Amino acid sequence: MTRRPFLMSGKTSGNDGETSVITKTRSRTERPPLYKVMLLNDDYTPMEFVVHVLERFFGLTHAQAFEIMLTVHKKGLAVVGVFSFEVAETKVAQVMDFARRHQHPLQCTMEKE
Ligand code: TYC
Repeated sequence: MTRRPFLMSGKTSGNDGETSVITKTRSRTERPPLYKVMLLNDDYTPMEFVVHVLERFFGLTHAQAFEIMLTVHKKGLAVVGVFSFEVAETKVAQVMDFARRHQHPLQCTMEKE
């Protein structure tokens, strides 16, 4: 049995109930925010330790790690990588924990890009 839409006028809408309307909603896919992970300079953490941290947790080559370490040493801080929130959070935690276990005051922070 064919169902017809109920209208106050008692008439159908003119399509005999045979057609239907399909609507599509266009959704904007937003890119997730990115976070800069930064290393801060201090007077006590050995340079070699910082280079090791950069190689170990950020996958940098020795040369790249040495260059970034020197930038931090001279400028006070440097961005060492840009990641999603969860990855950035993990990197910061890994660096802070590793530094603390070795009793170095090295600081690592993150900031929304
Ligand atoms: N300034 C430190 C030193 O002279 C080296 C250092 C570099 C420390 C980078 C921290 O994030 C840092 N031993």
